[in-house]
Amino acid sequence: MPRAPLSITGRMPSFRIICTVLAGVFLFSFGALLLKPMNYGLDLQDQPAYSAIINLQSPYVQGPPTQRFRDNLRNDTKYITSWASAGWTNDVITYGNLIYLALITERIPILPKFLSSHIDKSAPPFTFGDVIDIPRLSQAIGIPLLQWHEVKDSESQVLDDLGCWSIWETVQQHIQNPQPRGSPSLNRLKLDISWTKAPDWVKLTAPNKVDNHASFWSLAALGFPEARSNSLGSKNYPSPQHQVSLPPDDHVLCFDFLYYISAHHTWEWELDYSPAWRFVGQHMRWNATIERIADEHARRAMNVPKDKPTPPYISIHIRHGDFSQECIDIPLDQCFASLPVIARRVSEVQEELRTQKGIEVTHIIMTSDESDPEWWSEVRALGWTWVDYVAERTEEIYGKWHPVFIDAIIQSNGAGFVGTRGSTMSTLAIRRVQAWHDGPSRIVKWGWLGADNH
Ligand SMILES: Nc1nc2c(ncn2[C@@H]2O[C@H](COP(=O)(O)OP(=O)(O)OP(=O)(O)O)[C@@H](O)[C@H]2O)c(=O)[nH]1
Ligand SMILES: *[C@@H]1O[C@H](CO)[C@@H](O)[C@H](O)[C@H]1NC(C)=O
Ligand SMILES: *[C@@H]1O[C@H](CO)[C@@H](O)[C@H](O)[C@H]1NC(C)=O
Repeated sequence: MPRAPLSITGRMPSFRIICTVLAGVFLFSFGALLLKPMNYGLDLQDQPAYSAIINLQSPYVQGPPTQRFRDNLRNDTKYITSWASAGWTNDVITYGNLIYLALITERIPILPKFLSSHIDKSAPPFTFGDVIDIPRLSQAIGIPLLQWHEVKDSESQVLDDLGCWSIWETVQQHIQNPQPRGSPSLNRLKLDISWTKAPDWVKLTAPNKVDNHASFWSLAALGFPEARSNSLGSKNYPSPQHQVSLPPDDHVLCFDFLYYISAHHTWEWELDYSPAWRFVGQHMRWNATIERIADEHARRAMNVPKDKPTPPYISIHIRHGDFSQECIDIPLDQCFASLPVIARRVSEVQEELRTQKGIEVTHIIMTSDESDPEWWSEVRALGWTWVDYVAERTEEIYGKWHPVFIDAIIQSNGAGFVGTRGSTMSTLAIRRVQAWHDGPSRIVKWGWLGADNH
């Protein structure tokens, strides 16, 4: 008998039951914790109370992580996965696209960790669920989610073979000798991939248009038998290590790179109808632990007394850093928007909050990758504040990832927001402030003197 595809309606009740069971186990463990002598407290070595939670496996794997990922997959469940390695926000978008593709193919996504390539390569990968609230996301979108470390033992040295589709080679036809796109995740997960070039029709835009986007539904089609079997004749690469040629896996549908994916238009996360944002991205709320840490940082930046609630603030994101590469032949102080130009947009957001929502917002928090202390002292002169990560010793206490997470969370929790054109970090902040707080925003243009004049 053919394997029955996972139906959403068939899956929902069992998922609800699992949540109930989870809640029950949690309450039970919490009760057990309370019954423990006080001096044990929440000591991390105090394992027994937690063991019930730790041992609770997702019902969508066979059991605890295994040496070979395949040994842990269920034979009645279909999965989907991909990898990433760009700036962190780009990777959030990539994983959002992966989860949306999981929704429309009725598969369970397996999410890798975030890699620190743009922060500090020495920082260890960061678990998706430690920054995004997976149970909340899962409940909001109605499908379970798995993380790679739940499937395959992170310490495993077994090299697994896997056949996957390469989109990158297909959409990059305008360059010479396009190749499948690798990711450092593959090495970490010990995966030896045999790539098959995705068919030309996955490209979103016209064949002769120089653009990297593929379309959601063309990729989804490859997750169903007809389009899949019609496309198996494409160019195939044997896996680099074992040298095995494999067709694209149907149990774990996989693609090399899902950043440049849209339904209808390129760069869709910037557009109001973006399905990946609407059906997935907006439900990717912050893990409560990290959100609390961000709130504490924001409160200290604003000097809020302990007994007062966090006041509404306007968040700003000014992206400098490597964006200077866009400033050919134009001096940086003319290419990047000046602080008075930014202040004009901040006033507009303040005005909109005043007239449309009746809130007077005086706290302004700047986030930026700018490192010039002179620039920051001009920020201070405007009466704005920011989180001083050095004084806070944030990296020492929490690790190198936290400043970027905390900045993103602070941006997202503004009553209003002002961002930088062309930065995905700003794009996501605009979306979040709008969806989560109904907050107004402005985007500052740059690239030449007067670029934002309008
Ligand atoms: N802490 C902190 N880091 C930032 C800030 N702005 C940029 N960065 C760093 O620069 C990276 C920029 O990459 P993305 O997050 O993908 O966002 P982006 O602005 O679209 O940049 P590109 O991907 O390079 O085009 C971030 O992930 C951070 O590591 C900021 O305001 N605060
Ligand atoms: C699927 O897995 C179950 C339990 O792991 C096993 O009993 C069953 O025989 C398997 N079915 C097939 C078709 O392999
Ligand atoms: C949030 O992150 C912490 C680690 O900081 C983790 O222990 C916790 O399980 C995460 N919460 C959820 C709901 O996954």
